[in-house]
Amino acid sequence: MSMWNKTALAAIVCAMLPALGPAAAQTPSPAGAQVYFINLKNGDTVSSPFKVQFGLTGMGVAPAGVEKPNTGHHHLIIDTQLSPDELKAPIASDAKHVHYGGGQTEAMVTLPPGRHTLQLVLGDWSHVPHAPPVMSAPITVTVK
Ligand SMILES: [Cu+2]
Repeated sequence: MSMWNKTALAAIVCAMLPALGPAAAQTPSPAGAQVYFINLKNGDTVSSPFKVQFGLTGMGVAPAGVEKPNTGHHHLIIDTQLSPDELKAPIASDAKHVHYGGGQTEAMVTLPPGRHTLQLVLGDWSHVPHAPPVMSAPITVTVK
């Protein structure tokens, strides 16, 4: 490669870097990937603790820490939602953001009586939602 070519290549690479930005940290999701609740639907009434089954099509489940294309692990978002900024960063880990980093595809969930919103969001090996994000519609359930 001539000196001119190296200089030109360096200039092109430098010009591309700003465009990558924070999105470069996100793992792409394949077109059509969907996550959904298998055994619950909007408006259901349940007794706590209740089982939640996580459905996923178009991608596979892998434990947290395992970097493999077109995979992720489930997160249950309870009584809140992820902001646009939160959808580009590692998902918080607290009572409202539950990680199933072992690659679980179902869980028992304990919630106090009343109405609760639930949403599933897939995260990559490092807990960051994919781009575009793979997430279910939020549902509301009533705990007896
Ligand atoms: Cu996670």
